[in-house]
Amino acid sequence: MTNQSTNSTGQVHHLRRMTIIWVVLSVVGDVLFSIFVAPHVPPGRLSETAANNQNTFNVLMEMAIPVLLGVWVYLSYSLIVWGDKRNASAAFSGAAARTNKTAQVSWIVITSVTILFLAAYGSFAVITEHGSGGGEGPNPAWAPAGALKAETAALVGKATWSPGSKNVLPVQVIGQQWKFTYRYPTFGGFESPQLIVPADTTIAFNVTSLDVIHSFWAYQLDVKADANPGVNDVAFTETKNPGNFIVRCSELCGIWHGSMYNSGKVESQADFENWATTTEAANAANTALLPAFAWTYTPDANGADGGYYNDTNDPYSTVETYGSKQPS
Ligand SMILES: [Cu+2]
Repeated sequence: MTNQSTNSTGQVHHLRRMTIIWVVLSVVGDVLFSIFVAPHVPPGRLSETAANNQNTFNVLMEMAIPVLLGVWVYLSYSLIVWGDKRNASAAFSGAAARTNKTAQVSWIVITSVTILFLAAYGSFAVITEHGSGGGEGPNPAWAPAGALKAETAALVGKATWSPGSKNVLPVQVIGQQWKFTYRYPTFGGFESPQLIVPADTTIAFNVTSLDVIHSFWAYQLDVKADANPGVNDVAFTETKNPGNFIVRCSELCGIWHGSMYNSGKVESQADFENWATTTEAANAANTALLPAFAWTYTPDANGADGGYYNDTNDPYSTVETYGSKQPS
């Protein structure tokens, strides 16, 4: 009881001191984090979605650092100021925070505001123009300007892209056990084991599968979309500067799932156009044997199985000429 009366004036003083220590440490912590750590936080800044993701991680960390320090400051302050040094085994006899209105109200208000802010921030980050780089299904709720037009045109071989055109570039990602291949409808629909995309361009990844469920994960581009058979899962991103990225399958898809990865490249617009037109010409004979460009393929029905299935009893074997000529 005597403690209570002396503390009733002292509490405000302690709270103020703790708050000052906490604010100073938090500012120092956040500044150090933003200088030394934030620029290196994955997945980097190779694309607009990657940069957004890095920003989101950094915002979360800059909110979390003061929370962590708040706990540490309160704990350390209590131990140092209120620890009974004469009798180490005695219970701590600090000011009661339990009935302190200021402490209680600020705790509830601060945590509520923090959580609500992060919820609003997270929702906004997902709804921004290019979304969060996640697969948004066949009919994305939020698509970049011009995306729908490019996608429609791609299906009939009418989509165009050239350096400086600012057009959306549709790229198809085809997953199958156990590799990814890529078709470029804007360049005659050729198929490549290499994923190369131009810098400063909005890419519409159209992700599908020929067999089981895979997941296309272009890590440094911060694009991740499930590859489901019979489904065209669309994910957008806007590339920034040239650079390399890794593609991994991120859905357990069978025994060689772990080796289902390759590397991709963001190249300058001129280099990309050069690669695409050269490959289109070099692959022309093979491209003619591929199933017509479509958003999804049905193995064993439109020849998208690479001849993997037994053709003998296959009613569709005449069209099953994916990748190589059918023996007659
Ligand atoms: Cu897979």
